[in-house]
Amino acid sequence: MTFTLPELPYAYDALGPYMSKETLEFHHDKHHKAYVDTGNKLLEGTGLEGKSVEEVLTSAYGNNQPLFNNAGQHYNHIHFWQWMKPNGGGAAPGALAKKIDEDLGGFEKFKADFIQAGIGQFGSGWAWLAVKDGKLAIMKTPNGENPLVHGAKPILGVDVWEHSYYIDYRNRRPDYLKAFIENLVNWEHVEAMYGEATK
Ligand code: MN3
Repeated sequence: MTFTLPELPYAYDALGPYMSKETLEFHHDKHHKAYVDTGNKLLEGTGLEGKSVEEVLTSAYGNNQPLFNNAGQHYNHIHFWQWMKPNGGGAAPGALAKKIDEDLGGFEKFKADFIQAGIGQFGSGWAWLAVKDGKLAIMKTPNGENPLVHGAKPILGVDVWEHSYYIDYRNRRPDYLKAFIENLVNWEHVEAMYGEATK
């Protein structure tokens, strides 16, 4: 088993009222588990067994689409759970806040542009804050893609597949994105990934 499903880092009901127990049960226990199980099956015989999820997804990109889709989604969801916490949101921590001011025109503009990236991703996908060429950038990607296959390192991402918000928000993706950025983001994990991406 190359891929294993991580436990949620909080209780299933810990993110209410912004993300419900029912959403987390389906999203983690069904959707993420399916990426892990399918990814492990697709890994058999590829020579990539035992590699890190980052190595698997970058190797599979462009030459094994089914494996890429599942490995990409496994990576994305490992971090998605950690990018949220109860009583999250608020301001970005010091060094990162300064970089957001420098590269993205201030924290309020960053939040608006990040939300807009999520709204503007047609169909399923993700919106991102990433480090590219030493600068912060807002990105969006379809399906299971992420910034790693576009020469960038993700430090925050939000899942805009309907399975991430439809139970709680129905078609109101903008309301989900606003709740994510204002009330759920775990800035400590963002800061840790920023540190890794820039060291
Ligand atoms: Mn998802």
